[in-house]
Amino acid sequence: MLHTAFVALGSNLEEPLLQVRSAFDELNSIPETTLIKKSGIYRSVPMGPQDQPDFINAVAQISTELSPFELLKELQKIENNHKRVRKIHWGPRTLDLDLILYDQEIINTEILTVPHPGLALRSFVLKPMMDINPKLATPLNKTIEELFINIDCSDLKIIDNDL
Ligand code: ROI
Repeated sequence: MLHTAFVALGSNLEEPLLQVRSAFDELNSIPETTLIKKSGIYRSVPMGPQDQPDFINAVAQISTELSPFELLKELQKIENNHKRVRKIHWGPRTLDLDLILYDQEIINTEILTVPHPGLALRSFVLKPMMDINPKLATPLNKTIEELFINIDCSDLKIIDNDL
C-alpha cells in the first residue's frame, strides 16, 4: 500500500540551506519511498529562544510503503547523519525532520504524534504546506488553507522558489 506523508524540514546551523537541499535528496533515498513534491524554501525567525540564527524551513510530500514508525526511524537516521552538535531543548539544530501528516491517520504515542502538534500553529510549516496543496484535508477537520487563515507569516521570507 502506498501512503502519502508530509515531512517538515528545518535547519539553522552549518549551512542550513545546503542541509535542507540535501535532505530533500535523502528523503528520496529512503527505502520504498519517493519524493513527490517540494515546497519553496523559507527563511524564518526562530520560534522559542531568539538568541540563535534564523531557520531555513521547507516541507516535502512523499509517498511511501513504510509504516509511520518505520518512516520515523528513517527520518531519525537522516537527522543523525546531519547532526554534529548536541541538541538542546528548542535550541539550534543542524537538521530537524518532523513527520507532519501520514494519510489521514491520527497517532498519539510516546515517540510519535501525528498530525504534528505544530501543524496548526507554525507559519514555517503551514506556508510551505500551502505551496504544496492548500486544499489538502487534515485529520484536524480543516483543510490546509483553513488552518492557514489565522497564521501570521511576517516572520517568513521565501528564499528559493525555483524548485
Ligand atoms: N523556529 C523556526 N522558525 N523554525 C524551526 O524549524 C524551528 N524549530 C524548532 C524551534 C527551536 C522550536 N524553533 C524553530 O525546533
